[in-house]
Amino acid sequence: MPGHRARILVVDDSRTQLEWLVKVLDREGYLVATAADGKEAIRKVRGEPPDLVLLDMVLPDMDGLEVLRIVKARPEDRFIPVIILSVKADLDSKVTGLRIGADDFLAKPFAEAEILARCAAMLRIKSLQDQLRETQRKLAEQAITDELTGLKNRRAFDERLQEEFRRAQRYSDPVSLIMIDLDHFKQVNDRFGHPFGDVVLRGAAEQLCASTRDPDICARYGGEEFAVILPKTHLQGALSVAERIWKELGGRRYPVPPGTPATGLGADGALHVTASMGLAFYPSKDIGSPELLLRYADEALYQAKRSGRNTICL
Ligand code: GH3
Ligand code: MG
Ligand code: MG
Ligand code: MG
Repeated sequence: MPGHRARILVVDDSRTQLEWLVKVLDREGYLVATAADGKEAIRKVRGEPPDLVLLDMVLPDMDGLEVLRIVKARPEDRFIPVIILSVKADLDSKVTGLRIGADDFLAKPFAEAEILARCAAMLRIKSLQDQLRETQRKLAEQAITDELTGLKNRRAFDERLQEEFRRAQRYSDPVSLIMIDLDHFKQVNDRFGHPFGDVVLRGAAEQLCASTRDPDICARYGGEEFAVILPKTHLQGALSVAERIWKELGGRRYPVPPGTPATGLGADGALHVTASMGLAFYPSKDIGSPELLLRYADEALYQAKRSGRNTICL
């Protein structure tokens, strides 16, 4: 990261050693934090994770190796590199430290040039690892996100439906599912163009999020079709959510390009798009799997279309 100043936590109970390291590292441009014992070190690592820890082995309250073990045992901290600084630099001490999870070992006393070079080398690796993890996180996020709307995609929906259904079965909780299909959406594209259709889809997705609560799971199921999973929600609750979505989706204004003929637009001069919705809930009927829950919600949606659209069916 350009402009990013690496944070180094120096753990040492010797004041002179600590002060010398702070001076040397500070002069090099690092942000330096210090800890004089093991407990303080662990607290500081957890409070504001450093990019690197320089760890003395002999500390007043606990063994440096114990500090190392505790830091490396925590999943969120285990990628923080640790360089052991120790007067005890026999083969066994070095091997044990590295095996427990230290990333490097430097015998005391050491030269300023060497500690600086080793810090720089370690921070180089750390920075690359951070970039890799960030890339991985983004890819994982992309794999479950619908690109156009930012909602969960079909794959994520299928997974969450399985999870929520199993959870409902296990804890004897209810779970409801609403399938939503925008009415006559093809006409929107035909009349205003595909890019405008995309704008409407994004708006509808935004509305869906605004009309539901946080535990509810909104997804784009396909084209102009959306799905909402309502965990721990039975029929009455699901119906009131469905009605709110139906009302607010239909009430949303989509301003059309200037000069568009007013036919088919709302009294407010904007386009409104209605939705047909199907609702199914567990436990009910013979629903014993997420697939059946989905099938019933789909059939209810089909029913809503057949009965003239812009309505909710069970
Ligand atoms: P109905 O009321 O029966 O649902 O009619 P409809 O026109 O909405 O249904 P149909 O299935 O015939 O058409 C769906 C339309 O949605 C056609 C397709 O081009 C459009 N669509 C699907 N995905 C996208 C998209 O990502 N962007 C845009 N702009 N349009 C899309
Ligand atoms: Mg010491
Ligand atoms: Mg459709
Ligand atoms: Mg449609």
